[in-house]
Amino acid sequence: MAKRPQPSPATVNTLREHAPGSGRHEGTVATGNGGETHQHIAHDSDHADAPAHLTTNHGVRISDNQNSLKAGRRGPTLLEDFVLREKIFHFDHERIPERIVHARGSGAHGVFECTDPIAELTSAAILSEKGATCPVFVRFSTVAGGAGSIDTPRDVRGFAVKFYTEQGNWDLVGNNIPVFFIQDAIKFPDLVHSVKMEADRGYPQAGSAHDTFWDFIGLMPEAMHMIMWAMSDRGIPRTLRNIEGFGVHTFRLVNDKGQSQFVKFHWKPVLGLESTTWDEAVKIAGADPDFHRRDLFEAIDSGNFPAWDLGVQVFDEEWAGQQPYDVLDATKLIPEEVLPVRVVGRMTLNRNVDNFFAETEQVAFLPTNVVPGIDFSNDPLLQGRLFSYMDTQKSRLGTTNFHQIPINAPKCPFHNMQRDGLMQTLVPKGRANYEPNSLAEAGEDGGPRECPETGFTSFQARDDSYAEDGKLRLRSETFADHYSQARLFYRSQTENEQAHIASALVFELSKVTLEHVRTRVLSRLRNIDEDLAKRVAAGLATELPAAAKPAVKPIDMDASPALSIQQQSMDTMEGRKVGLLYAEGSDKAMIEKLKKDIEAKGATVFTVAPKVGEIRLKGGTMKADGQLAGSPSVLFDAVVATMPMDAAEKLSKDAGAVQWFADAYVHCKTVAGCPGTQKHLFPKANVEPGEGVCLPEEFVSVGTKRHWAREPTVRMLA
Ligand code: HDE
Repeated sequence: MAKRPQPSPATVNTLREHAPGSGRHEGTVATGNGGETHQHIAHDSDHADAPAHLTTNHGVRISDNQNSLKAGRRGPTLLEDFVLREKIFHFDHERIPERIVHARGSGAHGVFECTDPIAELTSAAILSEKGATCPVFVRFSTVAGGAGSIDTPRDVRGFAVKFYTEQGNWDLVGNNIPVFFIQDAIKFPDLVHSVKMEADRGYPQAGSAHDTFWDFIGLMPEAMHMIMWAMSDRGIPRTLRNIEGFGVHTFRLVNDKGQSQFVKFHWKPVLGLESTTWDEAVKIAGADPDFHRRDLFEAIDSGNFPAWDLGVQVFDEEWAGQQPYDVLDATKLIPEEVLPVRVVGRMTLNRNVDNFFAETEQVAFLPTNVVPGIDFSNDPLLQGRLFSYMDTQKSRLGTTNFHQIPINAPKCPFHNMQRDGLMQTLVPKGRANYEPNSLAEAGEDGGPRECPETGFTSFQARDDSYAEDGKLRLRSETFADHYSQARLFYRSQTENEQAHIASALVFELSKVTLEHVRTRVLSRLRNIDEDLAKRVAAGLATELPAAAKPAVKPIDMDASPALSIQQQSMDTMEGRKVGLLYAEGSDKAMIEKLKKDIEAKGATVFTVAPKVGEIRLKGGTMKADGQLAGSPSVLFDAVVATMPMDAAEKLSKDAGAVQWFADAYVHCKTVAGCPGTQKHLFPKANVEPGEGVCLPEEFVSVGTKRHWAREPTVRMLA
């Protein structure tokens, strides 16, 4: 057999190609480009300005990170290659179980500041003093999809906040919808099984439009209120910066005299609420599956820190007893018009994570994390959550010591007699691992002691029902009204929002293949609103079945405009993103002026051109932020285009350019175009003159709000 030509040993390490910026020197063996790891291991470089040396996890310097150790030039790899084995071994175990729900999430650090103290209501220090601050970590999430799924499915968004207070961690683990699908924790596994991928086929991913979900929902009338929210535009938010957050359950505030009031927590986005249209959400999923994560990251990265006001609705038991629903029932909300929200503080997210896994993935929220001054109610859904979260962290993070992971550890001192366990990283000193002890009498450290004065004490809630009833498995009859608030929500929406709900129901039910499942859901809709039921039935081209028999006759509550996004919409450009399309020959000065004017209103501008590199314009050259095909208009809140006649004519032959305008128009966005685009692109894109269609010079005065009145002219809604 012919022998292969053998490189001389001296050339072995110079055969590799080195890309520019690889951090490696041509012709030398690897020195590594290390840098500090998240464990903050000190640089061990010989030169202050050189990168740290690459080492094994045990600190031994690595000479070659490109080649494994072989028996001979072309021989097998040796088992003794501990460098290779350690690297592959660690890699093999990089993944941990994803969250059973809320697997897909995005996190950020920030600060909370108390602006209107409520010391008379709670002894929680963070809410008792004007100007009191604490660091926070927030994780937003979708619920149904896996960790790698898209950001914009129709779904509930998790809104979990960890306050690192001086009295310990307080976790407010909420959602962007103030009510829940079920009333009792015992139904949660069934709910989640039904919405996740179907058990036999493993699809659909991150979507509720399938048989098993609607089968479960149809059989659970208590879900009807939350279904109205999920089918509304709340289920398809524009950005995470534009969602509200809710603690959902009724909690308790307890003051330093031991007096307690009930409370509901609210987060109000300073930038206001914004949603997408369904068609837009679907297209965003294709254009940028990380749309929400990227938006949050880029906003914080560029110093546009998103902020939310924390509000409370406070009430006592007597008031609660007078309401036409039970405040312990998580399928009910308290309309803001009935009990106003009092803003007590502001949270600002001002720092991105340094490492996604270490922080966003490993953060562990626990509704049981409360501080003195905050306590639980008897809401049976909340009571079940108090067990679940601690338990799930053990399964996800593998150890009872998950509280020692930096993102989870309190920032105030913590000490107790809990010891050992998998991955113990603390090194407690001394013998005092039990209490009481008298080791101090012998001059030893006796360890920490309980503190009746400042320690957490449970509010002594009196509930006579146990004495009367004893143990029983039942649902209180005060939880029996499943339709009044679903009706309240639907009737509080604008006509356009109602059409979105009806259309979403038609879409979702059209994906249901079991006829009886659709029929059952329709029979429930009749108890919410007859017109809604008729529209959905018409949209499905199906007969309207008899109404389901409600356990309690629904009542008509006063409409609550606060439940509608469109009625609260803020006409602001603050925090919005504008797509600015130009082409060869565009006027550079005009582009720059537009950019300046738009940015002066607090929006950001993303420039788009047919080619991303430097192209020739009138008055100079310019590089675009994105190429047209990779930057569809669904990524922007509004669009503006400026280019010469001939460039517009040329672009009008490109389907992507035509679609850019067509989508922006049917998604009811402001579409501003120069005479060239108006002449050549608008007609092809079916962009008609009217509200929200203007010249670039008029763009700033028209703004970035949606023009919903346009929608019935461009889409057949149910
Ligand atoms: Fe959760 N939920 N949940 N949930 N939940 C989890 O905990 C659970 C509920 C919420 O970003 C899990 O750490 C039960 C309501 C958010 O890390 C798990 C019940 C609300 C997050 C769990 C509920 C929420 C979770 C999965 C019914 C709004 C993401 C991973 C009794 C108030 C937190 C984890 C993050 C996560 C259980 C219902 C919000 C399995 C049993 C209601 C925002 O423990």
